[in-house]
Amino acid sequence: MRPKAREIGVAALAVLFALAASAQTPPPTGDVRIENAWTHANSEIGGAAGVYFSLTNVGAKTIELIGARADFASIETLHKTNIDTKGVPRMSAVPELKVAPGATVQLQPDGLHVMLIDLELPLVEGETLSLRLKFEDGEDVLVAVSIRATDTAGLVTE
Ligand SMILES: [Cu+2]
Repeated sequence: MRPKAREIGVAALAVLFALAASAQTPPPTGDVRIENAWTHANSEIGGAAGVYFSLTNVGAKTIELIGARADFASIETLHKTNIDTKGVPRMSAVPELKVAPGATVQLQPDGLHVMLIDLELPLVEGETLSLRLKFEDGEDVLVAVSIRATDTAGLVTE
């Protein structure tokens, strides 16, 4: 059976990480599972968008998400939305997001999210954009973010 390109890539990565492990602390290969990444469609250049996904630590050590990079926005930051005493949602910066082994953290509207500020492209429903998540140990994870229809100003109530 012919191995698929992806499997070859994974094998090559395994070799690289094995080499890295012999010299330094091994990066948590495959310790991060990102699922269901999405954002709202947004046609406003210069606007902002929240990106949501579930982040699972399938490894044995705590992982720490420290930021994100998107080449279609000027600023990327981790945010959390809290409802203040007057019932108004307010966002504040989150310096890092720790996930214990085996735990899953949901990034979602009205909660934790990656905030993209100063969008340089329209976010078109049905398209997919690429977001790079940065972890404390230097590991980057590339995430495909699907763009969903916007039905509200951005906050979803359930
Ligand atoms: Cu935000």
